Amino acid sequence: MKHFCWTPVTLLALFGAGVAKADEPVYTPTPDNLKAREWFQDAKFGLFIHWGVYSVVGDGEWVMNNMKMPIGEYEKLTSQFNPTKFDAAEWVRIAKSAGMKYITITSKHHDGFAMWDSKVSDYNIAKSTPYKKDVLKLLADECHKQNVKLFFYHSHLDWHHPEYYPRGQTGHNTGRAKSGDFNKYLDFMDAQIEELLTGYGPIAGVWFDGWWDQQIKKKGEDPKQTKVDWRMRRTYDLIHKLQPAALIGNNHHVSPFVGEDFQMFEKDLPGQNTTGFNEANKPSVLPLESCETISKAWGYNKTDKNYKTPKELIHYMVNAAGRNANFLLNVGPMPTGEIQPEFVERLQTIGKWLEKNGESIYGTRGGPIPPQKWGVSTISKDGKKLYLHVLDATLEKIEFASADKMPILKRFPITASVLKGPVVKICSDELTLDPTCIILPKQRDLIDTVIVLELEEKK
Ligand code: H79
Repeated sequence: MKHFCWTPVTLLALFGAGVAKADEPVYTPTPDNLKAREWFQDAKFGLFIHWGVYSVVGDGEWVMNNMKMPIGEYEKLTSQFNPTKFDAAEWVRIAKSAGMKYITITSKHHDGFAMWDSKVSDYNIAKSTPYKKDVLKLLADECHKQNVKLFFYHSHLDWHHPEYYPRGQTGHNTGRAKSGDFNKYLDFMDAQIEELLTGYGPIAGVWFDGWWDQQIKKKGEDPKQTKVDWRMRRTYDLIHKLQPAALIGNNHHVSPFVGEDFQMFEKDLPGQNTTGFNEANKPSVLPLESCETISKAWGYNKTDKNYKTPKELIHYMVNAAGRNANFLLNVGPMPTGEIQPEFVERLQTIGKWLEKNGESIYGTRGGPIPPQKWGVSTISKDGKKLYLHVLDATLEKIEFASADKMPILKRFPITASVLKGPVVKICSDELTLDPTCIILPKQRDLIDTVIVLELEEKK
């Protein structure tokens, strides 16, 4: 067998997410959509940008809810939002120098403020701020110019819109009337989505969030139940009608709904649940993505100085790749329009690491060796190169628990070397000749020692 066998996975992916309910139309992704999924999985690394009028306060993107700000008070922030130092070309250059292949930016967060020149509401950056420019247009044009793909993060939840009623779990103190027609809100949301999918060139996808605001969570009951009908399939079909290759993902923290093209995990690797809200979110056959922040907050926070180290961030990316997932790393730009230096520095360090080690990340899939104490594995799409990412710098060797558990090592005679470095010794079982361990060189990358195994067809 020359190639690693991906066919069952690919076939399953063809038919989208879970099983459609009897009354739900089947979703068949177009060939362009499937190609986009493949691109997405190859791309591996993206820049998440949380930016909105909340950056003026500098206390994260939930400030309206957390500080119980009524709509009138929050709206006053718009007059102070004048990001004259915003430079779309510079942002895209920063993402590229980090080795990122796509950008996912908040078109609208839970505060309801639109970061583009919306025609269906003046509550947007072009009509309600002194800045007056359509930030998303500037960024989209620059992304297309610099060959970086663009996703829009779009919040289902809206603390500002008068028709967002019934109220969900959040946004109870914004002073809205205790009445409203949820369908009118959804009509508004779909109209805004239509603007985003028609006025900004090819869009790589839409990243929804906030579904969980309306979730009915009762022990022993289906976690997919909601208080309202979100009309998600209607919205998804609209997006796919306008741009069939646009990938839809939804950060609802439950298993994917039919019509979605990728699955994401917030502040957790696929399969983990350190946050407490990923319990019902098990990895599916769809392309996967994990997102994480550099400090604590998503939106700009003045006092949040607890920055993760470059090593921690690289480990996150590698751990995601080893679990067959992309890594979407967040920055929350300042109200001036600049990305703070602490973020830029870290991104550049990751970029340098990727320049050397990118072969073991880009275009790979999660390897056949499941995550181990020493690290993870990735494999090239043709199945010829297996990368062992040794993340524990204290080890002198890594041992394979049992070749039976790792049939790929049993099946293939192998040679091993450090990526772009010297050959390393493989120990093998005297009787079976199965590889049992790899001796790690003394001089090596202490963030991640990447060992490349060249896999050959068994004679
Ligand atoms: O956009 C960023 C955050 O603002 C947003 N998602 C990322 C990408 C986010 N919102 N909330 N959270 C993240 C944390 C989730 C909290 C939840 Fe709950 C726990 C959702 C459901 C249970 C808090 C309690 C919100 C509703 C009830």
